[in-house]
Amino acid sequence: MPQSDMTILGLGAMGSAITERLRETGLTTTVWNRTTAKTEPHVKAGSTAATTITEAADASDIVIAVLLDHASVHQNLEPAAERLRGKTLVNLTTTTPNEARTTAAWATEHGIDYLDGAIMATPDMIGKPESLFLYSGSENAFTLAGPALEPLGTTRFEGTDPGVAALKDMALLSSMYLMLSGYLQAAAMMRTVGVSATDTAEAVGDWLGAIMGHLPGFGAIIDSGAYHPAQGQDVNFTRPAVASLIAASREQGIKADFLETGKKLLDELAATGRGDSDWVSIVESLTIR
Ligand code: FVH
Repeated sequence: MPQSDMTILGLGAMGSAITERLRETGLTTTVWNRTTAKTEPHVKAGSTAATTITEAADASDIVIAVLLDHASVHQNLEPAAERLRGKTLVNLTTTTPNEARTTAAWATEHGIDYLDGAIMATPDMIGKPESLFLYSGSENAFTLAGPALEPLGTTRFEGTDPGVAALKDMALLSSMYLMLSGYLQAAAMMRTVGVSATDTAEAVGDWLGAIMGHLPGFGAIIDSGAYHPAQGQDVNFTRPAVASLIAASREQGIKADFLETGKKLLDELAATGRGDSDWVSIVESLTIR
């Protein structure tokens, strides 16, 4: 098996986009995929195909995994652990923070230098500056693999806790899903009077764009822990406001489950004497005690 600069395990939509970009930068690449047919276009474009994971691991000192999930990583890499010894493994597969830490501990046990990565991008964004790659884990692995991975997008090392890149990924995705759920709530409400979801998308985009500027202020209040007296709107103001949103949804025959969760947290704050605290103090109620 000829030696390559990098081995890529997994040629799904993301693994393929990454391999293509790495080739464009002049790197030699060895590829492996469970369904071997997916290696063909890459071989035509200049990559070398490995038929087994061990062959793929032998081919390069830096091995990138872009598989489906934590289970598929372990199912495929554990049998090749001894062949990965002494190599750098960069795992770009989406996992939870603890899954990343588990993989890091497994790698350490087998003498593998482990860097966990999280991709904040879709495959079509790979190679563009708006595509963000977060890494955490071995600093040495980042020093070795980081420069070659820089052309994939903006690159950030988040520290030596291997779970932090995954945590940041999950936190940002949580904010995205909750915000987009807000759009779905608005779309459901507005279509009861004939407004298209497309028009509501534009209106929601404009509105959210206008209020995004408040985020740093909210962050400063949370970081200071100074919720009382309220610097912005307090719980007593926000509670009836959210209750009105729930009532308005229901009047139109629309469920208000997303909003009810927020209202429940505001009710708890009011019931425990914190009605005149800033409403963003809700963040303190999110910790599981
Ligand atoms: N695509 C995206 O927009 C997102 C953006 C953010 C990050 N994600 C994560 O990236 C990982 C790979 O995602 P993907 O888009 O490449 O996913 P698929 O196109 O579905 O390809 C999955 C690859 O994983 C292989 N695979 C699945 N199960 C197994 C298994 N048990 N053993 C070996 N390989 C497995 C699959 O192989 P095949 O089906 O072609 O044989 C693909 O190579 C992922 O963590 C995203 O969350 C992407």
